Amino acid sequence: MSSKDQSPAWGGLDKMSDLSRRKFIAGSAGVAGSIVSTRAAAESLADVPPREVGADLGARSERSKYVTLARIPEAGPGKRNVDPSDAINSKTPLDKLYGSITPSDLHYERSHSGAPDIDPVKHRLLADGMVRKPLVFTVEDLKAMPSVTRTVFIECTGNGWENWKKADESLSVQNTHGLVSTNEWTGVPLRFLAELVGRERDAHWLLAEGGDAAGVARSIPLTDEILDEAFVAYGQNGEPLRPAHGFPIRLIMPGFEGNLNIKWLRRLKFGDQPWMTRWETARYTQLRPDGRATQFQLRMETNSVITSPSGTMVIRPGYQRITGLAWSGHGKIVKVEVSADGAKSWKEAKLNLPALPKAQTRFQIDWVWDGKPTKIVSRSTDEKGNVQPDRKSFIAAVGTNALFHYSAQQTWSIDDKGKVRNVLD
Ligand SMILES: Nc1nc2c(c(=O)[nH]1)N[C@H]1C(S)=C(S)[C@@H](COP(=O)(O)O)O[C@H]1N2
Ligand SMILES: [Mo]
Repeated sequence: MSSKDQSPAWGGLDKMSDLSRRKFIAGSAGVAGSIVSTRAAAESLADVPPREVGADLGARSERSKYVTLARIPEAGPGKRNVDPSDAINSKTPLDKLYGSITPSDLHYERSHSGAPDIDPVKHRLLADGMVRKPLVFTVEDLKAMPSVTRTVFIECTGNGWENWKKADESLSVQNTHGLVSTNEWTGVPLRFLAELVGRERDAHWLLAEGGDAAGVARSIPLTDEILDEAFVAYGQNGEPLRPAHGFPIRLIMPGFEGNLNIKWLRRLKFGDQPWMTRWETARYTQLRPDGRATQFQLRMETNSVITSPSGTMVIRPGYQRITGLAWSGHGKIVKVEVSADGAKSWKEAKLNLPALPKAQTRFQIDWVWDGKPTKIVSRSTDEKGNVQPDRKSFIAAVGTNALFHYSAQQTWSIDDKGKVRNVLD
């Protein structure tokens, strides 16, 4: 154990091994003894409820009635508790989920004009532009082609925008970071489709267009990385896409901004320059400190957030399992460090493996809270060596005119009553 590990911030806890069986169980001494004493005190079968008669087997299973999991529809930054018809996005309850996969019905949603009701039999995908042979595909055509299956995060570039200028102390992690989710998607590699239509050598751009009323369309640079990794998905967590997420087909762009993952995909047009649609000129550009704007800032940066303890929770002194999620549009997460003393000292968290590239990775670390006010914060490092910046250096680099791609470290403060709040740093 290094001297850093024994710092008071960690309550003297080092590795998992310090939480030995003996310390876990009631009656043993030491700080960690308080962990689960009430729960682990029982000793015989008399303390275990009897067996239960089962319900009939159904066509599909439902979530337990004891479990409440819900997204929150919002009308924009800080506009909570809205009439669902005014909502522009609906956020994932990151604080209530385990592991790294988001259940399909809780995947965050950003739909600019609602989810259209598309008949998959009538739906078509046109691939045209600078190609030798324009083609129109049915959904069945696509499903018959070679496929890839990949677990990746999708993140709206607006994720975190609540904290650009100020921190509303009443926000939960669902409010601050709920516009990122990870699902397993299945579909046809973009390179396969590009070869099928005979993409011309100079066609280094692709226009992807959605079939919803908003007319979302984005120009995508056809780099080798994107040709290798992008795909037209029809499968989501083992079933057909949910309507909210693009049924019957959508584009998946691993590691790149959410907006490029065009839902209800109807057209792929190849060309030699970007189309400058309103979605990459009026929208999804970054206003810089000098008043000029950056276009095509497409990759999602290295990010992480502690999901528990997190905003609005109340904790008690003693053992705490700090846990959260980390992700990067550059590749795999290789390290997450956690500070329990307001970023003064850091300790490496344990990653739940495997850490997949461009997917969310869960981290956890043991901590004993001494009951004194403090701040907890996480910072991630990806396989390309990118380290998530603290808020001060992030703002120094990007300014406060911007609205998208917020990826600074998230700090939660804990007061002497154990109340956890969203703060800037
Ligand atoms: N056709 C279409 N595609 C779209 C959108 C949309 O409104 N229409 N929203 C985009 C945005 S801004 C994001 S962040 C992602 C959200 O995907 P999800 O709703 O499946 O999470 O889809 C993108 N694709
Ligand atoms: Mo988005």
